[in-house]
Amino acid sequence: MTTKTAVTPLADSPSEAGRSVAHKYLQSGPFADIYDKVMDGRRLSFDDGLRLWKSNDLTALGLLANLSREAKNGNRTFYVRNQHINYTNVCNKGCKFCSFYAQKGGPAPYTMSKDDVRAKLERTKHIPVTEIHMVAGIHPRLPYSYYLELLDTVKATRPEAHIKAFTMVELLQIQKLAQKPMSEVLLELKAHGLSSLPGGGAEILTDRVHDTLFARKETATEWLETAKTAHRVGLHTNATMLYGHIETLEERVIHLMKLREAQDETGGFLTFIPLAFSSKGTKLEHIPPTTGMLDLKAIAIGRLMLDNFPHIKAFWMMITPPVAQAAQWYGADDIDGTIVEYEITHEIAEDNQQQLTQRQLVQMILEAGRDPVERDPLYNVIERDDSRTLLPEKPRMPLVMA
Ligand code: V47
Repeated sequence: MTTKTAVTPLADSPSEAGRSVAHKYLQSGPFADIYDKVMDGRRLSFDDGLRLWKSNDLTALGLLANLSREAKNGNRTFYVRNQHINYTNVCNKGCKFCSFYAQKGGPAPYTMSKDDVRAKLERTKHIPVTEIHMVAGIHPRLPYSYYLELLDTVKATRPEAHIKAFTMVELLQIQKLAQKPMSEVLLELKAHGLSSLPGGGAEILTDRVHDTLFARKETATEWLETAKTAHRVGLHTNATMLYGHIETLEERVIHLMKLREAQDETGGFLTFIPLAFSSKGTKLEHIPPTTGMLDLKAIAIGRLMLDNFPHIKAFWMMITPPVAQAAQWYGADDIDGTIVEYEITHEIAEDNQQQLTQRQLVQMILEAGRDPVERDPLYNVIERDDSRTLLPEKPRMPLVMA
C-alpha cells in the first residue's frame, strides 16, 4: 500500500524536437521577457500578469505554464478518491453568485443530523475513499457542538478517510460560536479529526467584488488571515478563485498576488483551484458560462503567477472532463477526484450524481499523456494493491459520467 508503481502513458509525449520548437516560439514572441523570467525562476510582476490576461495567445500561455508545471511536478497528474458532503444549505450570507443556499423559489432547506451523515457515508462505503470534502452554508442557529460532532461522526464512520472541511467563512462562524481564539478552535477541530481545509470562499479578494457580490461574507483580509492562522497551527489549506462574473482582469491579478504574498508568509497553501463561475440559478443568470479559452487561461496564469504554490488543480466538475484533460498541458498537475456528489453548482448533471470512477480518471490522465498518481489530500502518494487492474484494457473507452 505504500510505494508508487510507474504507469506507462498510452499517448506519446512531445518529442525533444517539439520542445525545442516551443522554446524558439517563446523566445521570439511577445512574451520573451516572461519566458526568461520563467526559465530563470524569477517572479512575475503585476504588469506581467495583466499582459498574460490580456493576451489570447493560448499556445504561448500554455507553453509557458507547462515549463513551470513540469519543473515542479514532472509528468505526474494527481487525483484523489473523494466524496463531498454538504451538511446544510441554510445560509445567511445571500451571495449573489451562489445557487446552493435555500431560498423561496429555490432549493428547500435541509440540515443533516449525525444520523443523516452516518447514513450517507454508509451508503457509499463500498467505494474506496481517501478524502471526505465537507463544506456548507453558514447556518445561523447551529451550536459549536454540531461541528465537533459532525467531525466525530465522519471519523467514526470512515476512519480511514482524511477530512478536508470548512471554508474560512465557516471557520469564522464556528469561531464566533466557540468564543475562543481562532488558533484554539482550529486545534480543537483538529483533535476531532479535521486534517486540512479546502480553498473555498475566497471568490475574488478585493473590496469592490466583495461589496458587490458577497457583502455579508468575510472580507479579503479576514479570509487571508484565517488561512494563515490555519497554516500556523499546522493545517494545510487550498485556495480558490471564482472567475468569469463581474471581476476585472486587474482584480484577477490582485487576487493571485494576495495569495502569493500570503504563501510567502506561511507556505501553507497546497493547491490553487480556479473555479469557473456558473450562473444557473443565481442572481447573475444573465452572465454566460465561461469558455474553454478562459478556463485554460485561468489555469495557465494561475500556474505562472503562483510560483510558490506546489499544485494547480483543474476541477473537472466545473470545467468538464475534456477541458480538465487538456488543462494538464496548460499548467495543471491535478484533476481533483472521483467526487461522489456535488451540490454547490448544477451545471453538469441535474441530479447531482456527478462522479467519475477511478478507472475513468486514470484513463483520462493517460490519454492526456501524463502519469496518473493517486494521492491523499496532502499529496502523499497512494499505492494500492489493485492499481494495475486500473489500466484500461483498450486504449480508448468513452468517458461516460455515471
Ligand atoms: O467558495 C459557489 C464556489 C466554492 C458557485 O479545495 C461557485 O480542493 C461556480 O471551494 N459557480 C466551494 N462556483 C467549492 C470549493 C472547492 C471545490 C473543489 C475543490 C476544492 C478544494 C474547493 O464554490 C465556493 C464558491 O467560490 N461557488 N457558487 C457558482 N455558481
